[in-house]
Amino acid sequence: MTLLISVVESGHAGIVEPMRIGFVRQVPETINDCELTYLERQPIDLANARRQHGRYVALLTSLGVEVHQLPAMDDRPDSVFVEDTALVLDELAIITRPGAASRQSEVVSTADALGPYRKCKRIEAPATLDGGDIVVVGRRIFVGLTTRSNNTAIDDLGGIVEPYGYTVEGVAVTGCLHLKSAATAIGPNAVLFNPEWVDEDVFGDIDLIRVHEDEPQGANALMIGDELVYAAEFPRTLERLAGLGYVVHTVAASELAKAEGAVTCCSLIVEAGAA
Ligand code: CIR
Repeated sequence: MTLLISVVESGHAGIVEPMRIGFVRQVPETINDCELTYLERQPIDLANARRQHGRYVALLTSLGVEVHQLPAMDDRPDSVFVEDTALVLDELAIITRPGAASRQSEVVSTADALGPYRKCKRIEAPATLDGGDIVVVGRRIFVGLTTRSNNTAIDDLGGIVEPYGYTVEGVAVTGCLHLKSAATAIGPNAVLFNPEWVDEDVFGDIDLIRVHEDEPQGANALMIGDELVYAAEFPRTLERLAGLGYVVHTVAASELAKAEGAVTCCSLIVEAGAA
């Protein structure tokens, strides 16, 4: 397969580099043993999950992301959800300590993969932190207080990132697994959110776009540059976003949604040339 890569001129004559790199991991054979917190277990069709994931990867590639595959972890049912294993900022990466014990070994290969691109710091016990609980808007980092991420993680993350000019704020989340189930950044100062699951007041002067009331799970969008990757299952919210002028690329994400996953969960995006 030919990779389509958007390129930027680097400082060196004749050398081009991709604008961004995306780390993904294939859907494991054991996906049906995934952790579930709010959803009832339903059978996940592995072939369909892999097909949808493949289209997601192809979409990222078509948007200029150079996609790198992390090593498969078939014995880790949730290992496709690589977002939970790290927070990648322009200046550094923070390797998390996922809140589900079954997921903690997933971080090893993430740390190995990110090492060449970012200085890596680690979240250590007793802190627990899932990447899915982290929403970055400018220099503000919001962390969902959920079954996966605790107050110690907020303190520890603050200690790591405040020297770089970020602030870290804990956010109450109700009714869903992660903060990113309830709210995601969709611009430099804009958030798509579900007011049933997170209080809009926490976001202050950030522009807020609500999901359509019939689509409570529609608050998860992945920003690639100034465009959005979004699940095809939420047409009413999609229409709202398009009406606001967003360029939105949809992909079917119904199979991994049964595992409480969504579009941001399946990749870690590294902006090239930022470190
Ligand atoms: C879990 O419970 O850990 C997985 N079944 C779903 C993780 C989804 N990750 C994410 O939203 N970042």
